[in-house]
Amino acid sequence: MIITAKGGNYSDPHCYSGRSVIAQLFEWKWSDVAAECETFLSQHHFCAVQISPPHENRVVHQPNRPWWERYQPVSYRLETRSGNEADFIDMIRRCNAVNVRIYVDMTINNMADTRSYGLGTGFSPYHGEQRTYPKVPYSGWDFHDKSECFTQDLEVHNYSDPAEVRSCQHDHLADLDLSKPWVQEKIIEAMNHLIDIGIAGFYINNAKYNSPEELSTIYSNLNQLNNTYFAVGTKPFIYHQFQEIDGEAVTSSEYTGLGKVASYKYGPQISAVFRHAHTLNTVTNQIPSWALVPSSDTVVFIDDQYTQRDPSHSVLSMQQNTREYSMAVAFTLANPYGFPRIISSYRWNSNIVNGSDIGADAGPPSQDPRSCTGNWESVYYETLKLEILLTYYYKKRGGDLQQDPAGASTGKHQNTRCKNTKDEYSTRRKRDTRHVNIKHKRLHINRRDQWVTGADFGRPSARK
Ligand SMILES: [Ca+2]
Repeated sequence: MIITAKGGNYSDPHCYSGRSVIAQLFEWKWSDVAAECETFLSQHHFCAVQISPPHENRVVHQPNRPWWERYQPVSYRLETRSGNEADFIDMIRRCNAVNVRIYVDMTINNMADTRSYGLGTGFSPYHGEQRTYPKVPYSGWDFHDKSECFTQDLEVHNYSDPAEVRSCQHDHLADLDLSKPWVQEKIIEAMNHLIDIGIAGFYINNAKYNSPEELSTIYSNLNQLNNTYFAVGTKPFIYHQFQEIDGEAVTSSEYTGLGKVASYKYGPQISAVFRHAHTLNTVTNQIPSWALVPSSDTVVFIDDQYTQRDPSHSVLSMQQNTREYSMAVAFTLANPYGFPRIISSYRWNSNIVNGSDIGADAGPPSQDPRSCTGNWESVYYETLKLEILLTYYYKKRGGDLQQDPAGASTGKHQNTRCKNTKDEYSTRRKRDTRHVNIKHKRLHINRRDQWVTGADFGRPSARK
């Protein structure tokens, strides 16, 4: 393979007409994602699903099978607790059949922990300390070492030095050297295999740990999307996980020329609004001083699996601030800034040891996430609200309400899946739905009539 850098932009999310939201179905099985595409997402104007990483990962036993083991690849085989390659192919076919796209959460910066060894979720052997991942295969030559990373322990310590951020390890994860043609080739092969199956895009995990030039080289060698589902010549959609921290040398603007950036600056600011730290009308005025990414370059979200577990509680959470969280999500859907993503995830049982919540490591509950049971929450739990909320973002983003399925445009919910479920949330759900309904009448009115004048409609004074 001859690898050359040609540049290019990968910002088109390839949404089917009238659709405009990403559902992050965190830790869902592929068979459940497929059923979800068919029975819910396609009928509620979702553009796409962001799935958990599909590639074979390290099996962690201590703690027992945490969610984060999936960000430690062992090989590029499609074999995880979400399903195998046949399950993956079936999911892609079924979701594309109802025009819901699949975006893959993709780890290309690193492989599994350098302090670990054993078998992956597909029984491929690896040895982190030796940097050998034979199923790819990668060996020690393919990783950054002391010739590129100059810290004693090969870990990143100085975030004001871009070279150190990109060439040293984070949390002991073996750091691939993306300047090497062999590494580029293996990553391109893995991504092209997913493209050929029929995915529409990639979410690049920890993008700032790689240089834009190296990423550009990889992207420019990706195949066009599968023309069973997409027009000939269509490039994949690419968006980048980017945890911006003020004062760091690497900034998101280095990556917006490649695709969109999912910025972690948005969630805390909007969460602050709904915590009443400042008023909602300030959002439009404050966006410049918050240094947010331009609308067309960004994916916006209140929370993800990382910030849900942030001990500083920088963002609102479903688990702790259900009411305000719902309003922040509603605002994100309705406000025409960025490409919105909402997460379906699960609660965990807190277990504070030495000041940190080790319960937050927990992997997914064993129940079907579509069953409305166990610790699963968000999209289903939020069904009642979404039926109402979607009306607003749908109008705002130019959808045709004449084609809106029953329920959404009227605000009358059709909570088909959970209507008979007497779960522990039933009381809270009713309360919150009523509240959000009230809130949304105000949001609708105020957005049209008072938004531009700067009236304060951020404070939930209509709460009953
Ligand atoms: Ca790196």
